Order: sequence, then C-alpha cells, then structure tokens
Amino acid sequence: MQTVSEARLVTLEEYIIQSQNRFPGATGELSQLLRDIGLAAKIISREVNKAGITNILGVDGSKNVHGEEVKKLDVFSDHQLISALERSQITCMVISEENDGIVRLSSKGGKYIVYLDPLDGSSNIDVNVSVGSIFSIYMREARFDPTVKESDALQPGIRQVAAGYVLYGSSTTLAYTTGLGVSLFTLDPSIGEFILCNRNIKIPQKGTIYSINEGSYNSWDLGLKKYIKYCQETDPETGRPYSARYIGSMVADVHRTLIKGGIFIYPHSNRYPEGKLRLMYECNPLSMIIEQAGGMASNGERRIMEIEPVAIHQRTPIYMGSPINVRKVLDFLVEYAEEKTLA
Ligand code: AHM
Ligand code: MG
Repeated sequence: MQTVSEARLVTLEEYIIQSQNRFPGATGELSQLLRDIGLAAKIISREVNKAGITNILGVDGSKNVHGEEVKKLDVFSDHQLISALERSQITCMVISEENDGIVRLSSKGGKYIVYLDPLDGSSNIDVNVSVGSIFSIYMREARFDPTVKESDALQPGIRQVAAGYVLYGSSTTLAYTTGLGVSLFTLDPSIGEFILCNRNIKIPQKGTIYSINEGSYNSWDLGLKKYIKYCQETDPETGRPYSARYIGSMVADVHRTLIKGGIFIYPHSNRYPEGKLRLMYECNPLSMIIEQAGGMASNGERRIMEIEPVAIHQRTPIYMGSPINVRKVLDFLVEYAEEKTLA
C-alpha cells in the first residue's frame, strides 16, 4: 500500500490538478466537477457532524419519490451538491435520489450528467451511525441538442467517466476513480482539506466478512441461503467462520469491504423483488470503485456495470466485493438455480 508521508501532504485539489496534468488534452472540466463535489462534501460533513446540536436532524415532513420520509439532512445535502454543480456550469443535468425527475441545470450545453445519492443510509442519521454521499458522472452524448432529456442519462455503468463516494464516519473519507485506480482521501478538519492517503487502493482478493441484512433470510433464493451457511462454517484457511458485519449504510458497508475484503450483498426478496438498491446512483458508482480496486460486482447473473438501464431510479440486486468471495456466491447461485423460487 502506498501511503503519503506527513512531511508532504497532498490535498484533493492538488491531486486533481496533478492527475489532470498527466493528460495533455484535458480541458480541466472534469477536475472542476470533482473539486465542486469535494467542496459540497466538506459542507455536508460539517452539518452531519453537528446534526445532533442543530435543528437539522430528523424528518422534515415531506416524502421522497419512493414514499420514504425525507430527513432534513437529505434535503440539505441534495441542495449543496446540486448548487455546487450549478455554479461550475459544466453539468447539464442531475439525477438524484431525492428528486423524482431529472433536474436540468442552467448550462444546457454542459458536458456532464451527474447522478447523486446525496445522503445514503439516512435512516442512520438519528442514531449517529455513518452515512455517505455517492456520485456517478457520465458524458452527455447528444451535446449539441439543446433539449436535455432523461434518455441522455440512461447509459450503462461502463460509460461512467468518474465515480466516487464520501463517507461521513469517525472521519470523513472521500474515494474516487476516473478509471485509473481508486484514490482515497481523509478530511483533516483542522485545515478543512481532504488529504490524500492512498493513491491506488486495492481490495483484498479474499476476505472473511459477509455483509447482508440477515433478517430477510427466509425470503432469499436457496443458493444464497446455502452460501451464507457456507460462510458460517469453519474457513479452512483461518480456522474460523466468516464474521457478519452490517451497518445498513451501503457506503459504509462497501468502504469496509474495500479496505478489509469480503462481500456485500443486497439480494432480491419478496419485499424487494428487484432488490432495494438503485442501479444508477448506488450500485454503478460503487461497482466502478470496487472494480477499479480489483474487486467484482454482479447482479447475480451479470456484471452490474453492463446492465442497460431503462429507468433512472431502477433497482437491482447486488453481490460485490473481493473477487474470490463474489465468484463463490455466484457459483452457489448457479448450483441452486433450479430451486430459485423465493421460499
Ligand atoms: P437510503 O438511500 O434510503 O438510505 O437506502 C439505502 C440504504 C443503503 O445504504 C443500505 O445498504 C440499505 O438501504 C439498507 O437497507 P435495509 O435496512 O433493508 O437492510
Ligand atoms: Mg441510498
């Protein structure tokens, strides 16, 4: 692991500029976009940290497009990110978990389309557990068509030009990729800067942690039930069963999986026949991060990032993490595919 010595701290801003300089033809627009997201993340981080002592904590009364209660911090985070993107005038459209339709920005010729989950895991806010922001960036194909349409945003995850997340945990961590590995930063609150802590993080090939909401066990496919039982048996390499860890904030569970290895699963079930998590602003960006770090992400049948989207808020089951673990669960799903019916 390549770490950066305290003697020469590299900030997110510096790192983005250094990375851009490696591409002679780069216009700097993507760099600007990443800097905008970094700035919004610092403001959200500050509000998340003081949520308990201000009136921003809790439900604001309205419901989001999925009928869930909107927390004030969700709304705040959504506004911060969208205003940051509006300011730089290079994004034509934003799609966010908090908004039913597309949000057209004033820069109609803007090159980029950005998907956001402004505050993922928001049911955890009230209990002081980690939450996160997720972003996924695409280029607009029909740039010279003045009408920005929802169909412009329906691109598979393999076309993402950049993706990342911010985890508001015991410290605030930002991870992003532009397709050349994953860089990780930690916010130093004393100077208000994200500091580079790893320029090319790699996920362990295999881990011994499984992460799934086991309360839904009875409604899983047989292959998944068998796989989880397999995880609970003694692993010959460690002499112990796998450990179960489930935070209930996808960003936090995936971040742990990135660092420690293992598997994160949100399958389909009776309650969520298509899975619960959203393809475009949860699964695709986190899959790009995990793949760029050497891991895998599948919906159980195919690579997440190859799914052709049909709707901006569509859901998908997801199995992601260390390659050895993901391949194993996929083997179980295939082996018991004949008995696929949800019990
Ligand atoms: P949210 O975007 O409304 O917060 O929902 C997504 C969250 C994910 O962060 C997390 O993985 C999942 O919901 C947890 O769901 P469950 O409580 O069903 O296990
Ligand atoms: Mg979410």
